[in-house]
Amino acid sequence: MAMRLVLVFLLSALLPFSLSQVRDPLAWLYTRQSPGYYFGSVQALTAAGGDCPEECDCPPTFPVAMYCDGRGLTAMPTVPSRIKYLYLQNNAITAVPDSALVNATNLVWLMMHHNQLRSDAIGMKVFLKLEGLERLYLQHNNLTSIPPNLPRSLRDLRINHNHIEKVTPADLEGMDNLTILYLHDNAVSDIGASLKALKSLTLLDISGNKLAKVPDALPEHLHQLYLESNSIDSLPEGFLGGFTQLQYVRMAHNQLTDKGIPPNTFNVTGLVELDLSFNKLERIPIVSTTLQHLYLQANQIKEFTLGSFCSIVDVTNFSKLRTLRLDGNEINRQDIPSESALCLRQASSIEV
Ligand SMILES: *[C@@H]1O[C@H](CO)[C@@H](O)[C@H](O)[C@H]1NC(C)=O
Ligand SMILES: *[C@@H]1O[C@H](CO)[C@@H](O)[C@H](O)[C@H]1NC(C)=O
Ligand SMILES: *[C@@H]1O[C@H](CO)[C@@H](O)[C@H](O)[C@H]1NC(C)=O
Ligand SMILES: *[C@@H]1O[C@H](CO)[C@@H](O)[C@H](O)[C@H]1NC(C)=O
Ligand SMILES: CC(=O)N[C@H]1CO[C@H](CO)[C@@H](O)[C@@H]1O
Repeated sequence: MAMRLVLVFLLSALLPFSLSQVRDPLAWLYTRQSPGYYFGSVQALTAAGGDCPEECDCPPTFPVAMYCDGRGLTAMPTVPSRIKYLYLQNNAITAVPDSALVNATNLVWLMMHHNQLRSDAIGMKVFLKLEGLERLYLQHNNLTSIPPNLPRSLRDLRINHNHIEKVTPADLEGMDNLTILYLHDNAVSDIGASLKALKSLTLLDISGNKLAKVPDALPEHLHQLYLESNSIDSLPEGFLGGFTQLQYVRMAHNQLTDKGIPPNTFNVTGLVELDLSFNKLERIPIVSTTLQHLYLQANQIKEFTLGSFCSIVDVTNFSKLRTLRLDGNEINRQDIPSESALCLRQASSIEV
């Protein structure tokens, strides 16, 4: 959406002066008959590609893009080889046969979210020749597995809101440039060590799946790790130890208990936000003094342990915590000791 907006601005800047005189200079982008109307010549149309399929728009000033989104399509259109940015979202496409993108080897973005793609209707070779593909949006479809032979050039893969049950190491093999992976709202129960080798991955969202434990191995450059709404009840020793850039960890709506969390799991520097709300914790876990936002609402916490935030308190040793949520637990405001003011001197919001 944001990219589309940027594009529109870019295009409006590139439009010839006479065009920007018309009442809505961007109208031609949205209605199929308008390019001819505004340009008043077939020349512009053919220059932009007489090869543009009837059901799509190929803006003359941006000949590498093809817009076929939201048109009730049930099958793939023919894609000319010059196209780099292909918009097919919000249709009812069920299949991508091997032949569909055979000439579209220049694709950089392929947007196919909100369709009805089924895994058994995606050809084995569809993606084989798309060696420059960087963004692939497949969210909100009917996929039960990650499509085979995805290009290693991918940077952003979104396949959330499907029915995927399993992710294997082969699915994501060699994707050294992948930085964003959205797998949330699927039915993944085990992901093994499939993610370990993704050396550029910074954002991983596997929330809303069926994980009973955290993935065996996680990529070391993660900034954001979202695991909320799974069935995780325990964490392995040193779970967050190996990361150098991890800042946001969200594990709300799981089954975490005190017993399942090794003592210094969250006492790691660098962490900015930790969300452990809606679990089964009875104590406040020990967190690093550098943590800024801690969400613990809706657990079963019975005691306010100041030592969880500060092991010693003096002028230079205090917690950087700004937000602390403890509402929906078994403690009251009176349970917070007065010494807390010193340790939690930066907290602007404490909810009990
Ligand atoms: C691919 O290009 C070849 C040669 O130009 C053409 O014959 C064929 O119909 C094209 N296929 C598709 C699916 O666009
Ligand atoms: C896709 O899934 C939805 C809901 O799960 C279902 O209603 C629809 O029939 C499915 N479509 C296809 C083509 O399988
Ligand atoms: C990853 O990105 C680099 C730099 O942009 C590029 O040179 C390289 O070919 C990409 N890797 C793959 C597998 O496409
Ligand atoms: C957290 O870790 C730091 C440094 O690793 C250590 O000095 C501190 O005592 C630990 N906090 C608690 C409450 O154990
Ligand atoms: C336990 C702890 O964090 N101690 C620190 C208190 O502050 C001094 C001065 O910054 C540090 O040297 C200690 O390591």
